[in-house]
Amino acid sequence: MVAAGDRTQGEAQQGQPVDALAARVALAQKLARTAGSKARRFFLRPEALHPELKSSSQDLVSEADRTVETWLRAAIGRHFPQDGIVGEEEAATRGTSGYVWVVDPIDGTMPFLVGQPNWCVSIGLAHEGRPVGGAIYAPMLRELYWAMEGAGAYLNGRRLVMNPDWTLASTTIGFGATQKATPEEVGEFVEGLYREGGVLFRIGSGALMLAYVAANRIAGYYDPMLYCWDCWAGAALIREAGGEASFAGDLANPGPIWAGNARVHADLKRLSGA
Ligand code: 2AM
Ligand code: CA
Repeated sequence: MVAAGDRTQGEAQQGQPVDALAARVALAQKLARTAGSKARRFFLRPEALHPELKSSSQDLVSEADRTVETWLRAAIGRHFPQDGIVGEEEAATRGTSGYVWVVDPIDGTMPFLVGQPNWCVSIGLAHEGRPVGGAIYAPMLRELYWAMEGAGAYLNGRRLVMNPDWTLASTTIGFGATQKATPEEVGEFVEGLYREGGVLFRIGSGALMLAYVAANRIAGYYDPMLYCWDCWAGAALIREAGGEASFAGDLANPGPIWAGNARVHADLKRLSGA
């Protein structure tokens, strides 16, 4: 991963025109805000949500997730019909431009459904398979995060720069294991973390926990299995804030993710047995 300061503002990587990416990042911010307002209206009227189980007793989808993703897909298609879209609730669509939008209409569906404010809309951008930007909006927290390759990462207009000196023990560490993780792997990771002075943090949204890493609110994040829509925008934020985020999945497959400054990133990999 490359530190934000290593590049000129707005400089394009691997040949994609800056204007093409900037136009998409600007739209991602606008769509994240509008989608967040739509989701917020559902949040404030929980009787209209009709939640259904997906893969397990704590993996749910609601009317809000579906409505917001359908709206996001239509809006992206109107502006950039040549781009691909990968999202949590509908099948992926292929594009021809090299850009793919990676959308999660509500990351943190469980917190959303039980009335916690810690959920967000996450919109990532991939170019030829790499994270190049994105926007995360948490409506109940009134926080808009965005990042663009070469231009930095921002929270409500303030530039984010990760603390390069933090260790595992400096402040809490996000851990995203769901019911899909085995008790043994959870136990081993937590035991190792606490042996080294770490303390766990979890808010039920991988996207928001990654944004918190970029904002120096937690020192790192490890999740044994995330999908691209949970982490694409967050990974772009962390890279642009000077940190490291490595996702072992891709646009088609889930995988683990490790994130933090260089030292914490390496320590989380070691503790997870990677
Ligand atoms: P979601 O909103 O798509 O369900 C973190 O490991 C990820 O797991 C989150 O991004 C969240 O994505 C999901 N998650 C959050 N709380 C969960 C829970 N209680 N059970 C299963 N998945 C959860
Ligand atoms: Ca999600």
